[in-house]
Amino acid sequence: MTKNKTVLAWIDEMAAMCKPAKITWITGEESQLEALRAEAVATGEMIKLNEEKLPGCYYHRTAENDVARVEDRTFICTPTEVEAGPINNWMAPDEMYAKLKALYNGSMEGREMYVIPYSMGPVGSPFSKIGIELTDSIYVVLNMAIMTRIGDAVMKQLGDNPDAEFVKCLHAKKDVNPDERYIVQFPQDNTIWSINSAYGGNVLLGKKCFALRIASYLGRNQGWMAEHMLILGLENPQGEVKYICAAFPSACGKTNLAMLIPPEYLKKKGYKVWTVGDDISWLNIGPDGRLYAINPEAGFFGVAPGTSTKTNFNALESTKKGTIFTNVAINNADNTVWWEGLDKNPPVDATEWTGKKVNGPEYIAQGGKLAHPNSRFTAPAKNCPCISDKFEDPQGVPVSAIVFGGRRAKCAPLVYQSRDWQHGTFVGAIMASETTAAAAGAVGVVRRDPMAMKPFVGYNMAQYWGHWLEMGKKLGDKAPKIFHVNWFRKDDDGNFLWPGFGDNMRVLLWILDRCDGKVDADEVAIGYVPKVDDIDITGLDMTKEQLKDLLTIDNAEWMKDVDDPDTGIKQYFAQFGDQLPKEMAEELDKLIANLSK
Ligand code: GTP
Ligand code: SPV
Ligand code: MN
Repeated sequence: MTKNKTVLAWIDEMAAMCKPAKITWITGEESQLEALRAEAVATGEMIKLNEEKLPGCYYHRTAENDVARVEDRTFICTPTEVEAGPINNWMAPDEMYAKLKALYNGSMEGREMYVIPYSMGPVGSPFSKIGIELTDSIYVVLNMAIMTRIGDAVMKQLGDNPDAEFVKCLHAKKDVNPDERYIVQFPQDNTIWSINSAYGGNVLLGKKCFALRIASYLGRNQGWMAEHMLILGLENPQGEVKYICAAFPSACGKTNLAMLIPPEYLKKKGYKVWTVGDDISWLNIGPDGRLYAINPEAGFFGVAPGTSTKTNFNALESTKKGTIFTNVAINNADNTVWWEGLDKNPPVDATEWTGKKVNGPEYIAQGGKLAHPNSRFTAPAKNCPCISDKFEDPQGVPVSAIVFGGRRAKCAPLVYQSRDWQHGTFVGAIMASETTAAAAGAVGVVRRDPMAMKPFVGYNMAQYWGHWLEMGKKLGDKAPKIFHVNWFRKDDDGNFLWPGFGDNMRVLLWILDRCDGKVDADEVAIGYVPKVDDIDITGLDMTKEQLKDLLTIDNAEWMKDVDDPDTGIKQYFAQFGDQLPKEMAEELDKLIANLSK
């Protein structure tokens, strides 16, 4: 597969530690992948689904203790603690390597080690980066084959130069012991070690570990950005396409927004949305000085529950072939899949996500869930009916607007615009959102999640804000405009006030109009909000008064968000000490002054 001495020496070293019975290079050939699927079915690691209804689709169930990312087991191991910063778990690299070597020792005895060369981004794009993942899990191989570009073409691209840069990724499933589970990034060494998990973001090391944690560190040093952002193209009736990147925390609507279907009245006018990416953006300054985005991934690892023909037709279509489903329910009547929110007909003869045979409707009536709330589909991007024709473009797409957003029952309005890039960076930095099932731990608790990167920043968050400010200076007046949205505001009875999903298009149109200088706005303490007549509510079951409520800023509520002794912005910023960029402190002072007016 390669003569690259660095690659070969590293694999030898890892194999000497893990002691696999056999080492197999993943070539990317379909025949090899097909043989692995057959093997996984034979061992029970995967179940083949109905070939007529779901051709090439498989089912996988993880251990019950291994269903989401584990933030408390995730470490950034930089030489000094301050490089990792106060919101990352840190351990000195030597200490961590020693601890993990003991765990990896002999961990693959009697097992096969697969070598997966992969490219994040189109092979050969100037913005793409290469990784090699060693794993003893066929499930990981097959997921990586969907989520990234893999195999011989990638090794050829890396070449034989022993100094060629690649990220060294090691994963051992071991015995999935949650007490010895570690997801560890060594940014200075371009190295990721993961052990004792077999779930998504913990083990598909190209995704969060590389494309966000390691890449954010590389981006800071090399002058680009790695962000937890979808990328969509919005086409107007004249056929012009403008691109928007949006950062929402996990399970807060990126996949849905990226694949949005416009409301009927806009579809009739000729508006369309094209998907470039649903989770991660790599952003570089292009030759014309604008910011360009590529999606480093090749597939979607999407949240299944809530996905239906009504909410996200395009995502559902994407899962109709060549897809791996993880921890959803099986409909035994026809060997297909089901999850909460797919339709109103839970299967009577169901196998719920832990493997129990149940009567679906009865099980749900008793308060059970057939699919795990963080059950997922791994679907090839090329299946998506609205995939952008720029999806494989090595240069990426020019970004007009950056949108931040979170799940906030109160406080954050439907949409607001920052005054400029520096203020926009502050708007990202003070983001907060209710936690979701995408990570282990409590759900529905408001926490700060700056730029939706709290779990994913590979270095000190305060320095990361500094990097944002630097990028803004380089971009100057070519910088995208920065906005914040909240689809999740609730009334006192807990009902969502905004219809969301396809209707979010109405907000995107205001955002692009603002970028083009086509509409005015009202200046309030936190930035600019739309004039109530500028968000079109044609065809919605909603009054102007209700829309006005959604756009209203409650200064007292915001002041609480600043001052709260546990979760307030002041308190949050204080932990970064002298690492906090002075511009962020200035913006906080400005916000307090504006709120006090
Ligand atoms: P990750 O893959 O974890 O990064 O998640 P994501 O940000 O891509 O979230 P996704 O689009 O999968 O949505 C997560 C959940 O939020 C799903 O259950 C959706 O149905 C729900 N959701 C998405 N958009 C909206 C919206 O506009 N309004 C409401 N109320 N719910 C939404
Ligand atoms: C997220 O949690 O933001 C995801 C899923 O996109 S995972 O790959 O598990 O990180
Ligand atoms: Mn995500």
